[in-house]
Amino acid sequence: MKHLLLISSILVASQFSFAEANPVIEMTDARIFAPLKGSNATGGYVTLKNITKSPAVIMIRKAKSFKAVEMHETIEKDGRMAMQKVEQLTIAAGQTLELKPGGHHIMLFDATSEIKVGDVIKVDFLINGTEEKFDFKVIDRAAQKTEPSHH
Ligand SMILES: [Cu+2]
Repeated sequence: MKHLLLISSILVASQFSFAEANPVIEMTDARIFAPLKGSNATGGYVTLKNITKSPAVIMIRKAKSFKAVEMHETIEKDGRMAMQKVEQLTIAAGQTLELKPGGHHIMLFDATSEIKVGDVIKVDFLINGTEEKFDFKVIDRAAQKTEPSHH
């Protein structure tokens, strides 16, 4: 039994280091808007770059301190902007997808504790079937407006 335990822990450790040594997706500028008072949902944004030579499939599983999390896309429907849930995103080899307000984004629902500017929220993804956690920084919604890319 001791041997079995040892073997399984080595397996877990080597899988982990494999994922670390061979990242599929590079995430930059990962951020979540601090939820507005009285609102049960907020948005998360990040730039995703597939740094491999094959397509990457990204799904979202959960986020710390929130009850639920989904990936959404923004679509125009009858002249109005609407959001719909997407189960997964596929990014072609070497391509970059920016999750941003008005485009693809992450929705986080029902915070289980107070979420403050400066907090770091761990968000749990499945990337090509492998679980990976990334840190998202909580920012003030107003700070986003000063970004030159959102004129
Ligand atoms: Cu949404």
